[in-house]
Amino acid sequence: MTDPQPTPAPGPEAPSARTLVIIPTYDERENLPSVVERLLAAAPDVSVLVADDNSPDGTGEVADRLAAEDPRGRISVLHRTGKEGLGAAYIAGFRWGLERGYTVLVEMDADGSHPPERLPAMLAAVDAGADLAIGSRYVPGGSVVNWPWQRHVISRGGNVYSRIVLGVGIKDITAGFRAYRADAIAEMDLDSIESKGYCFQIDMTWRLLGAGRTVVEVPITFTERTVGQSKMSESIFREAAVNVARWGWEKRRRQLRSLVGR
Ligand SMILES: Nc1nc2c(ncn2[C@@H]2O[C@H](COP(=O)(O)OP(=O)(O)OP(=O)(O)O)[C@@H](O)[C@H]2O)c(=O)[nH]1
Ligand SMILES: [Mg+2]
Repeated sequence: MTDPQPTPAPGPEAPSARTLVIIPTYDERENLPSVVERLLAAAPDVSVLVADDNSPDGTGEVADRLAAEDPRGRISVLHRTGKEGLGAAYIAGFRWGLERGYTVLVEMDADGSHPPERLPAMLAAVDAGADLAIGSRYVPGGSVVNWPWQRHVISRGGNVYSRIVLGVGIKDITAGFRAYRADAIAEMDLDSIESKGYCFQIDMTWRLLGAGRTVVEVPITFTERTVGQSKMSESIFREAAVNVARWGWEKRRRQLRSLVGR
């Protein structure tokens, strides 16, 4: 979709008036303070939940300090016992937000790749009726900065593969900067989501589309991390390839069954 400019401030009744931004962290102590500062400058009325998997580098303590120092008490920390992957951290964060009555739940990386300055435009899209607004690199106006060519190929290839196999029109289905209407997540069976890496993002989108929910894309500029280690791995890549193939196959089988009337 096109960028709604300028972004009006949400009224008290808008879903985004109660927004929780969930930031999963594993060894992000150097990135987290600046990301949270940028976020709260761009969207001062959101709440923040850092979901830390007991990072060996002490990110959890850094998050506790940020929480204690915020004069408006907007920051909370979920201390988890160990590294269980991005998907599990988000699911725990979603549950935390749903229990507390947030009406929009946002996913955002801690590594500075996702520009918090674009969050108001994504929230405006949700307030305008979207159930999920994806911060997208691959719609007009979106872009990626600082990737080697191999990462471009993997990311573009993964999106084209998913589009063809699943038969959906979304340009950036693996994107990790997202704003969801909380009621769309509340009706999901979160226990049944096992996807861990990029696949978690595809899985969430696929479930929302299956439930008849509306997904829109808002352009962002994604900037590769300059500090810390990427957690991208071959197993994360394989998980996505295998699961997408399975979902695509199940969809085709359902279509075929309804065609032959059984
Ligand atoms: N809590 C938690 N957070 C994680 C885990 N793995 C990754 N993260 C966080 O998830 C976000 C995305 O991780 P990245 O390592 O940047 O992975 P990526 O963005 O998929 O890969 P790159 O594009 O290479 O950066 C970051 O905020 C990480 O700290 C995990 O097992 N647990
Ligand atoms: Mg990253």
